[in-house]
Amino acid sequence: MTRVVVLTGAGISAESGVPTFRDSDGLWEGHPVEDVATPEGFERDPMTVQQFYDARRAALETVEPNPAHYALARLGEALGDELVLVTQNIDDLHERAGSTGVVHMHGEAYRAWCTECDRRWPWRTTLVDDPACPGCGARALRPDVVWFGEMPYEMNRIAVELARADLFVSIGTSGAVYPAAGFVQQARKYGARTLELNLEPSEGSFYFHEARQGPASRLVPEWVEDLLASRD
Ligand code: BV8
Repeated sequence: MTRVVVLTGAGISAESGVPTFRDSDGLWEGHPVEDVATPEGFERDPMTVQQFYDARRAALETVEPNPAHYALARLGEALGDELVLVTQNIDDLHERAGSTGVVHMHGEAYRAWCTECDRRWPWRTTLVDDPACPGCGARALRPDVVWFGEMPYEMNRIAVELARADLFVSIGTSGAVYPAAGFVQQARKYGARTLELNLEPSEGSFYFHEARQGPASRLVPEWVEDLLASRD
């Protein structure tokens, strides 16, 4: 029984044309992170934040999954619930490649959260026009993404999965943001093997038993094929 936990970050979607955070050297579409990815920034200037996420939501219509996303979907088909796929990404490329049960710990671009009734709704259009909540009618919808200073989603479930993982694989993340950046240490503490697949060594590379550098579109299919071959 090989229980695998995979954590993905912006690097897995880079070759699909989704910009990463590091590439934009800390500025997202020209905005300092603290202006567009914090509750304070939203409080200060909701229109700018809504426009920022409307633009990222619209951009997702123009991109496609790449071989790395498809390889993880294949792995999910083979392993079933022995694979837990956790992503920091708010795009839906894992789902479009066929992965199911993806844990979006930082939320999703295609969902809106009503801060009045606390319900969440699939959302593929804009929020800058301050639309009414489909449930309660209040004009109180925000992007359903986790900003800095907010608690990521499904942390208890992730802790359980890291504690019982045989293998933890981190793909396409700089290891700069916590708590995601600490998952490798948690998994290792419970005896998991740990592997990093990234274009360059991340900030946490030294925590991994093994780190391979290269583009995800090559490294991930290679790793998945090896893993599946070793199970036969
Ligand atoms: C929380 C969603 C507490 C929104 C995101 C001081 C020290 C330590 C921690 C902190 C601190 N001060 C504050 C903190 C906590 C803070 C944090 O970690 N800050 C950092 C900056 C120091 N964390 C938080 O605030 C988190 N919440 O701690 O809550 C709490 C406790 C109790 C009660 C309430 C609250 C919440 C953080 C979530 C923020 N939201 N995203 C949105 O998307 O708009 S973060 C966002 O950036 C991502 O989701 C991801 O998590 C993070 C980093 O991005 P990456 O995915 O790693 O992408 P990046 O560009 O950085 O790297 C890409 C990598 O891919 C690179 O390494 C590159 O080499 C590689 N790559 C590129 N191309 C390829 C490739 N690899 C392979 N193939 C390629 N082709």
